Amino acid sequence: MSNFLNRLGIEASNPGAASTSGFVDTKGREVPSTDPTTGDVIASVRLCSVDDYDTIVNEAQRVFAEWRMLPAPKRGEILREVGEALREHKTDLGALITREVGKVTSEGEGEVQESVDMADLAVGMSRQLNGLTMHSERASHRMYEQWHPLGVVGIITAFNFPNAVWAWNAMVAAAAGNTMIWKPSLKASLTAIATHRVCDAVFQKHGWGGVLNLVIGDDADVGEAMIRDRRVPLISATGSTRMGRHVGQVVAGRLGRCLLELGGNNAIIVEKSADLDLALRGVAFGAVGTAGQRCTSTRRLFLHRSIAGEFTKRLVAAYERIPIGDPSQSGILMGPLIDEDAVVMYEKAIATIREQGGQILTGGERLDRAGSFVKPTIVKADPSMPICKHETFAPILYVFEYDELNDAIAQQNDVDQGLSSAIFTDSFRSAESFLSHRGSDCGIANVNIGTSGAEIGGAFGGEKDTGGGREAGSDSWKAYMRRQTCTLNWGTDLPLAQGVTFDI
Ligand code: UN1
Repeated sequence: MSNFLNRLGIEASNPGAASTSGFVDTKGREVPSTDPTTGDVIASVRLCSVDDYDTIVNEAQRVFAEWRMLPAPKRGEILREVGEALREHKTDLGALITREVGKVTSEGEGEVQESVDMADLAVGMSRQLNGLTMHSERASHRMYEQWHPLGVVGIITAFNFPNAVWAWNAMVAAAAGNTMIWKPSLKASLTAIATHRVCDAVFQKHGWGGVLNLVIGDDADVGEAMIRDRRVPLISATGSTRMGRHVGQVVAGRLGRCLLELGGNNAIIVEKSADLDLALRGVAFGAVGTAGQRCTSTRRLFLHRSIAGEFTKRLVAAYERIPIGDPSQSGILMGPLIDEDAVVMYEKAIATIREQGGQILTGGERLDRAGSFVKPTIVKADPSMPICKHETFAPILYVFEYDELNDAIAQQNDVDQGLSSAIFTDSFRSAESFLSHRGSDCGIANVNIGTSGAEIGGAFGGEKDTGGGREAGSDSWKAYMRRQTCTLNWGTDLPLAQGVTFDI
């Protein structure tokens, strides 16, 4: 049994780790969590039932009534300690992410660092949940806005960022005075349990058990119960566009709030003026990093015709040198896909690419070894090929050639998704054009940086089928609070706005 599993309190046996926030003893069905590098079961998790969910949401509501009254900077103090706890467990949590979802060590640890950064940011935020003051048109009146917490926030996360995406939401939601219920992907339930335990221990120490809650359950029962639940005013969901469309419709149906962070189909444009060494590294990390399983992964590459041949040749050579294997080993840059289903999806996409006339320049098949490994793939393609408009959650990169920057930008935008985008150029004019109102239509637009690896200080999210939500930094905290406009009359008269008179 691995030491890091012990230290995180996960029993690598079957039945293994129990789920939930510690006050519900679940009796549900056991679901194994599998190591994608070997195919071995790491541990099993007992699923929560809808009744368990119900108990937890009641408790989260009860604790909310108290938690919201703790001054925000005091809530921030607890989050500062949560950041410390995450720092302390960074290596172990990173190792668990590597084991459970197959990220290479530096990316597993990098993800935990992203959560640490979120905790730090939320500490500062807890002193900056500021509203505006306005000038009233009425004498002796004062007008201002203030922000209140919402209540119990529902957080749905995907397998690919099993620690950080929760932290994006949880740190901000907690600073804002909400309690929350986290429903993680069943493909990464052990990371969720360990992350929850590390952070919840800090809350428990301060007498605030029940602010953070975890429910591990099936989408069909627990997931549906949560999105339909009027006791949960905000659902923040990360995952596929298909899932998000369903969540969005159900939550809108009860006039609840949604924060959606869904699929991407991110592109990089490489101009002829670009620093091609820089571009090569940016493209390789964007397309191959996390085995192409980030929502920000680079899936399309637009190369200026004058550099396309040479750049593609170098990229293919770089792909063929990428060390693929056990992601816990140093030097490895690409681990496995999350599971066998993902390999099947990759293989289906490769077959479709061939049918639609794409030319596979490298990759295109699974690796001949145990585990869910595939080869990173480059496809010479035409933007009109329907598959290029779809997000395949795998390391498949479509390469196109262009002559005019405006055409490349138009083609980049001509997909349903709108998450991340980038241009590599040394031309000031091209960079500004890419960033202008007629430039990239994505939520993230980078110059001389790839599409993935965003810092938490900015607002993260995208447009169109990506769902429109913004998480993490900037003023994203506003999504977790409700705005109240307050007008106070300190005079002796009762003037009405807009000059209306009503004398009795
Ligand atoms: C995701 O894939 O859902 O910008 C999140 C990035 C990371 C977050 C990705 N900071 O690639």
